[in-house]
Amino acid sequence: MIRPDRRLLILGGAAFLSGCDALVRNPQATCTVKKAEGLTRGAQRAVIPRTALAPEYTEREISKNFRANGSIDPADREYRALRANGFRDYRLVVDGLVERPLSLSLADLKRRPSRTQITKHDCVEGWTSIGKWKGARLSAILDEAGLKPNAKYIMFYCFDALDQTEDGERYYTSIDLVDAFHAQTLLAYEMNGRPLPIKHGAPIRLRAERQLGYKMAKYIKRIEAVESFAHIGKGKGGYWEDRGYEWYAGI
Ligand SMILES: Nc1nc2c(c(=O)[nH]1)N[C@H]1C(S)=C(S)[C@@H](COP(=O)(O)O)O[C@H]1N2
Ligand SMILES: [Mo]
Repeated sequence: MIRPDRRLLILGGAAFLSGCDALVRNPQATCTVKKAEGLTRGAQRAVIPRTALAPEYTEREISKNFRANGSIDPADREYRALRANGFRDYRLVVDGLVERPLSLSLADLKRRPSRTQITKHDCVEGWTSIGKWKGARLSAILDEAGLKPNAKYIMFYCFDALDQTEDGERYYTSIDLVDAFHAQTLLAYEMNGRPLPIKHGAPIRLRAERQLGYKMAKYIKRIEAVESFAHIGKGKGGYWEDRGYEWYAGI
C-alpha cells in the first residue's frame, strides 16, 4: 500500500487522525483512511470522516484475477445492441432533480475531468480484489447538471437483471451526496489501463471506494437525482437493499 502522507496513526491502541482533524475546520481537506486493527467498523465510522480517501495501492499490487460478481453478461436487448456496436450509440442519461439534464456519450464522458486510482474492492460475500480504475469524476458530472437544492440521493439504474432474463427486475442502487461528491467516486470506463470489460460493467460502472461492492453499479444506463427513494423499487434504495442488505455500506 502507498504510505499516505496524512494518515491515521495507531499508537498504543489509540487512534490519531492526521489531516483528518483539519476536515472539521476545512471540509475541502482530505485525509486517508488507514484501517485500524482493533477498531470495530462502528468505531471507525465514528472517527473517520466520510470524505477521507480510501487507501490506494501500487501497480504491483493489482490482482492478477479480479473477480467478477453478480451479472457478467446482461441479456437486455438494448444493451446487446449497444454492445454489438462497440457502445458508439451509448448515452448516459443524467436527470431528476437537476437544472440541466444531460445525455453523454462515452466520448463525452472521456472529455470530462477524470481520475485514476488503484483501490481494493470489498464484496460483502467476503472476497477482495485490487484494480486500477479510470473514470469521470461523478462530482464534475453532477456539477455540470446542477443539482437542485432538494436533491439528496443519486440513483443508478442498470441494464441488467440478476436473473439474467429480458424482463427481470433491473439492478439499481443509490448513494448520498457525501459519497457522490467524494474525490474517489468515479464513473469508470477503464480498468487496468483497458476499456472496462463486459463482465466488470461496460461501458460505465460506478467506483465509490468508501462503500462495499454492491453499491458499485455496473452497466449504468441512467443516473437520477432524487429527494427520496421511497417510491422506487421496493423503497429501500437498491436491488440488494430491497432484499435486506443495508442501505449504508460504508467501509
Ligand atoms: N449492475 C450490476 N451492478 C453490480 C452487480 C450486479 O450484479 N449488477 N453486482 C454488485 C456486486 S455484489 C459486486 S461485489 C460488484 C462486482 O463487481 P465486479 O464484477 O467488477 O467484481 O458489482 C456490484 N454491482
Ligand atoms: Mo458484492
